[in-house]
Amino acid sequence: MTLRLVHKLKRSCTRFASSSISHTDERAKFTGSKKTNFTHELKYLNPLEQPAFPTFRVLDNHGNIKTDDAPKLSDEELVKIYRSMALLSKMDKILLQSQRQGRVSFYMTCSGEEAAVVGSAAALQDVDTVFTQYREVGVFLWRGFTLQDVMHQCFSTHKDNTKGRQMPIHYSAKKLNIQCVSSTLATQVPNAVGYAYSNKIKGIKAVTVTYFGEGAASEGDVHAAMNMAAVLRCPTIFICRNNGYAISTSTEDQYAGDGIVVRGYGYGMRSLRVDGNDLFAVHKAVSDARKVALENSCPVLIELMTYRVGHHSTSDDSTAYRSIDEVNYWNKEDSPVGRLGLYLMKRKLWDAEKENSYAKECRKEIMAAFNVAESALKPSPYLVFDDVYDSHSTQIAEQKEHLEEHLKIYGEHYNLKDYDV
Ligand SMILES: Cc1ncc(C[n+]2csc(CCOP(=O)(O)OP(=O)(O)O)c2C)c(N)n1
Ligand SMILES: [Mg+2]
Repeated sequence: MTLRLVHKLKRSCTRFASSSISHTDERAKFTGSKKTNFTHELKYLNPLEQPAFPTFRVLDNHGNIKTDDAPKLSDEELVKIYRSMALLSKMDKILLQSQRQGRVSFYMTCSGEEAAVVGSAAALQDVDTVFTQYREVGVFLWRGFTLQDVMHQCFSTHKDNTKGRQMPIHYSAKKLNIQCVSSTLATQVPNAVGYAYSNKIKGIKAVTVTYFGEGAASEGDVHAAMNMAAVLRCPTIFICRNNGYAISTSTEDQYAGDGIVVRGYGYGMRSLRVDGNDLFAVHKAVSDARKVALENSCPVLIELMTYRVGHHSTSDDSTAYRSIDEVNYWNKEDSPVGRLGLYLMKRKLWDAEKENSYAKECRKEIMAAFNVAESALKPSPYLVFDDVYDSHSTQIAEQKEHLEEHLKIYGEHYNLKDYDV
């Protein structure tokens, strides 16, 4: 028998064998799911019967490392991160008080979320473009935004790099590769994906990172962005700060599923849930996600479980919708700054004396920047017409003339001496 004949016989035997298998053993061939198989059991995948997605953690509430797999951070790096978290927390307290005194018009703290923001920022590289929500000033500070920059923005002075045209906390730092804060929820998320896609096409080896709250995750933009990122394989790290509340809306009223992490799986991306109050876990998760996203050109979703210890903003009074005991638990028993501080003290890298002198140093620096900004001139009102169009349209030129006329007549009512006109 020739070799060709042997092959022919083998092929027809295989054909016979496959046509004789029972219907139920057929392989599914649906284009909509390449990996699915048939089952004879009618069974819902009921999330209520599934265990919750686990939370990755390294450091316990008492400052002890619980795994051999902790990130390799040097003592200097750890102290630098701790100092940055502590500075952020002290700056928040001072700016919050100053709003209560009527000195700045508005403020939002990130109390309780210091490890989530500083830990993630420390795990990124400067080439990674960041798209924040509004509670991530710690990322700006980590990258080199100064206390003075923060104060000029919050006081809307002529030194503010957005020319005083935004409410306090809407920072912007192009030179630090951080996009402007926009409080229109979730608009930053598709932007981050588009930017990552553009980087990918250009062959730029960087990830984009977008922060958003669990409340913002209910916006359609987040779903569209996740799907687009997964399908187009965009190296974006989605960092959801799940802090338990969206203003007064608790997570029970926000979603019925197991948080945000499970949505990433649904969209076909690698997804992690992490203890967001654990600096080590946050750092490890984000640096690993960065590697995975670049090596595989794919998005990663990280849900950082944390708690918003402060009010939503200075316009909110959270005692109306949550108990003081709940807040106290997170503030005292599971504080990210406290947990890292305990660890550093156990390792003798920090002590009570350093804590006291650093607190004084921070206060001095914060108040120095605060005072400069408080007495600085406000930006010229005429700047309101600039930067949208390359040159002024007829309508804008007319409006500017009207303002000039108006200020000529009523200027005395505007304290124009306080403005950089
Ligand atoms: C599109 C849009 N809808 C509503 C608001 C009003 N708003 C501002 S912050 C906020 C809650 C957001 O909560 P979350 O995303 O969990 O972030 P967190 O404040 O907890 O950090 C809402 C509803 C908004 N700014 N933009
Ligand atoms: Mg929230």
